[in-house]
Amino acid sequence: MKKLIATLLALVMVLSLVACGGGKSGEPVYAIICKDASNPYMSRMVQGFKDACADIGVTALEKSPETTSAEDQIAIINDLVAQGVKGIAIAANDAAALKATIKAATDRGIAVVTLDSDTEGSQMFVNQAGVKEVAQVLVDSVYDMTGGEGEFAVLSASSTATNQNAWIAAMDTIIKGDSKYAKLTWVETVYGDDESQKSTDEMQNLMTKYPNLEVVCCPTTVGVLAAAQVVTNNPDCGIKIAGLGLPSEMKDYVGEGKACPYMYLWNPIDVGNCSAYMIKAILDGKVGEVGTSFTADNEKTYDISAGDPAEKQIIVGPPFQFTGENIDDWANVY
Ligand code: RAM
Repeated sequence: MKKLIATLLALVMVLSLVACGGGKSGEPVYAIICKDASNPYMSRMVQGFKDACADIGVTALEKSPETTSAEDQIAIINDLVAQGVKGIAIAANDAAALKATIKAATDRGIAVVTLDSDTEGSQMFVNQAGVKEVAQVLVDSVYDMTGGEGEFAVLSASSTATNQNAWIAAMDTIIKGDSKYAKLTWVETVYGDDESQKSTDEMQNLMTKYPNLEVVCCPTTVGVLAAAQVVTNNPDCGIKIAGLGLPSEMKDYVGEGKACPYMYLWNPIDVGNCSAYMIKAILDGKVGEVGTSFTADNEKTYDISAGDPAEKQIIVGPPFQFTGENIDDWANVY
């Protein structure tokens, strides 16, 4: 009985420390806010964030909204500020709506970085891969899979997602800027909100609405999986799926003769991991102006470039291609 009471007391102490901003044993707390709580891609980022926090010696806290809502993220940031966390990494659900809330946090000395999806007011965007580089591999996938001409559509995440919107805008610029792509017809962009059922419904609608559709390009891991499943269940539809996918989810759908001949991504564990080190670097005053570099506590050196909309960004790495040849090697990693 005494042992039980002692355990309960210890638990209450830990919980109250977390509540007033101290982590376990009074450690500082770094929090991560995902776009939503159920996306497996986001879970990989959280995993990397937690590993880095353990290495840095801070307590990691995850707080994510149920759906991809900017309003819910604002409420979460306000709670975290009230709790006195030292740093926040957020994958933003809107390019502008969180600005004032983030400013209130940074005014209190809390380091706020964006990862995956940027927003105004962020002190640094931890960009998974350059926007133009991602857009170029997507356009080239569409070009290749259509054979250089024909109809394609984009099935995206939410209509306010900064990362998808930036990639889509850059795809448009690339296509309009090179006559090589003149015979591609971009019929529509639809939004599955990173929800499996909505993405499936949107994919089915596209299939019905455009009988000559050749490729659907999905710059979202949730969308690409849903679209590949729809095509696999309709083997005569003649549509190919291009996009960004998690190898663990896509291993049955990627390869020659399958719904998705090949796809791209980067390591989401690294993106989450890097964002915790960026919080630490900001708090330590290591982050200088655009055009300068610094070495973070993970012993990697980062170049600071101009972000959009965040003033500064660092880029984690280039997009990587997954094919039928290498997908199984990666399916156990992320
Ligand atoms: C989804 C999310 C995320 C994006 C990946 C590619 O999981 O929308 O923001 O980076 O896809």
